[in-house]
Amino acid sequence: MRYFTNVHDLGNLKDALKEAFEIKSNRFGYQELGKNKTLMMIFFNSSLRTRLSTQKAAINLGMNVMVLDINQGAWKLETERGVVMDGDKPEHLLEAIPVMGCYCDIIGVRSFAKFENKEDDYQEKILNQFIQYSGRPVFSMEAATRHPLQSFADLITIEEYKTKERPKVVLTWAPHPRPLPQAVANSFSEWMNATDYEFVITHPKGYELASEFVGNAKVEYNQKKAFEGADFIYAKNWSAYTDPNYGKVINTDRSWTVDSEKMALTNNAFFMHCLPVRRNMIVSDDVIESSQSIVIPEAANREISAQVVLKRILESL
Ligand code: AN0
Ligand code: CP
Repeated sequence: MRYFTNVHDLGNLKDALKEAFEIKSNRFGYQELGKNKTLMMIFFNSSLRTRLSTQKAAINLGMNVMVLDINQGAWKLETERGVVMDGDKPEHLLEAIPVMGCYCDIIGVRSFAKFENKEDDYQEKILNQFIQYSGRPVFSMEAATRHPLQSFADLITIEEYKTKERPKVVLTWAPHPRPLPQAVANSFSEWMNATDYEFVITHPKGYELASEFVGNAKVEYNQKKAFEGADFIYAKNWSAYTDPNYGKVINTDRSWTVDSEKMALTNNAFFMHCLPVRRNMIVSDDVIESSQSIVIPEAANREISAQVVLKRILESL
């Protein structure tokens, strides 16, 4: 595997899960694989989990790691071609990318949707420039439209906690004060659609996701109805995708917050969220602190998803 940007790059999911559980029980079994190999992690946006879990996964594999925060200490980068660079950006991405490629063997990139231009975001302009110009294998650490390392960890977590072959998994929108990308919701949907789980998406009108991500999922606008009989509740905020409101907050209705009353409608569901989460906007204190909340084991599995991805890329070098 040379690139990891979406669910399809992983191939057969059952094989990937098997590899994940094997790695989880033997994290240090591949220390030779990464010897003298360098991972470069490039962040255009903030991160706690991705930064730490991916670095840990690389260390488990015997790799060296370099981390660059583009907006803290590096030159500000121009990303558009044809711009007369007389403003505040001293360097162009088209030089910076191949230079970064010179110093490492594998590149991870975090670059959120900018919400300036929907086409640029949905064509993954930044991520694809890294793929095109770095000369190195590239993986996404959350790009404009997807967060595949998160979704893979989510899948591993559901497989660990499910008590029936075909659980009912519900992705629910929840309120948030600032506009957030659709990436986590898109990606989670893409991965759930690649399983045989029963998958339902619930959100207020106006928050419809791109149809390519919704796929065959059932969309239910009544949140309480969606929660009935659910085995997993996956909460996430996202901003509007559909025009003319792309990238905007069009609703902060707190009646969509996940609380104990709503969780009582489920089949004693587990509560999931990718984190970071705003308490009492997305989810009540009670629910996130309950015994059914699996947000911490979910975050712990980020190390495992990253390690499978890095191992496969290392094997392809
Ligand atoms: C980001 C998002 O919603 O995409 C990252 C989540 C992993 N969240 C925030 O910016 C709060
Ligand atoms: N879930 C996740 O990707 O968290 P960070 O933004 O902290 O990396």
